[in-house]
Amino acid sequence: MTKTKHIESIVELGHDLAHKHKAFQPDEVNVSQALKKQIAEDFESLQKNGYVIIERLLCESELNTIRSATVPLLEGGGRNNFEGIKTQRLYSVLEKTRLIDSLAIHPRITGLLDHLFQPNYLLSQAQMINILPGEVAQPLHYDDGFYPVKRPRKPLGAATIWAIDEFTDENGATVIIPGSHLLGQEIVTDRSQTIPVVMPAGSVVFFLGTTWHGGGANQSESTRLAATCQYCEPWLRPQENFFLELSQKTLQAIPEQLLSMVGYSIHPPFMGMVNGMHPKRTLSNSKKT
Ligand SMILES: O=C(O)CCC(=O)C(=O)O
Repeated sequence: MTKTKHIESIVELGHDLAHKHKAFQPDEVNVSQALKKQIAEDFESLQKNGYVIIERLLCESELNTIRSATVPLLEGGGRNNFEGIKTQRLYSVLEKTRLIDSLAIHPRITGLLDHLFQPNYLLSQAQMINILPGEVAQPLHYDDGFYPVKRPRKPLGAATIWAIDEFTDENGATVIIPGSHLLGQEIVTDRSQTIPVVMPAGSVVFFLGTTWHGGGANQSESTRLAATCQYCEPWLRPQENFFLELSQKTLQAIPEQLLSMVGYSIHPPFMGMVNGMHPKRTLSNSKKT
């Protein structure tokens, strides 16, 4: 006969199940003291300014590989001025290429996410954004604004924008309002406080879901390619429905940490369950446990 347990509260149940199904843990041995120090410094800037720029994480050959895999998949323009009429977006990136996986789980990024969110935080969406010459500035916004929770508040999400091309003031670098993560409910339309996130190709800007920002106007002759990943607390609904989007082939191919981030994880006690069990039990073979 199976031994049954007596549980008094939902918190106790959570602890019991979380003990059985551990959250993804980075390999502590590989997290060097130097990396911990960099993450701590980045986190301090992030808390103060609402964003942090981390320069030159990707080398030229990685950037070229990303460009050649994604640019041929980009087409048309956006459906409205928020997507950007002269902006190309590649959605469902994880189903189309494996080249963004390592960006989504880059240790400098997950180090910050570990500080911000509860274990088993989720990827909310991933896409490529290519701003074409002649594009106008995107309306200012903050990314976790679709969660109907009043500000000022703790961020419920966070975003990265990776410069696959160099970001300049002319070619549509993301613009950001430093300190705007602390604002209340006001709607910001005044662009006078924005600064362009100028950074070399291979760099990334990480910002809080509460930080006001937008895509910049592209007044140059060249395109501005970026990869972006957004993340959210494990108890919130992500923007992208990875369960309907990702094939078994993709689920088998992606790294374990990303698998957890696209929903094959549990927020204790049972958010994310399938048929009363851990969602990984639905996977075929190798990734089942
Ligand atoms: O491409 C950018 O620089 C920013 C895009 C953005 O914020 C968005 O589409 O929500």
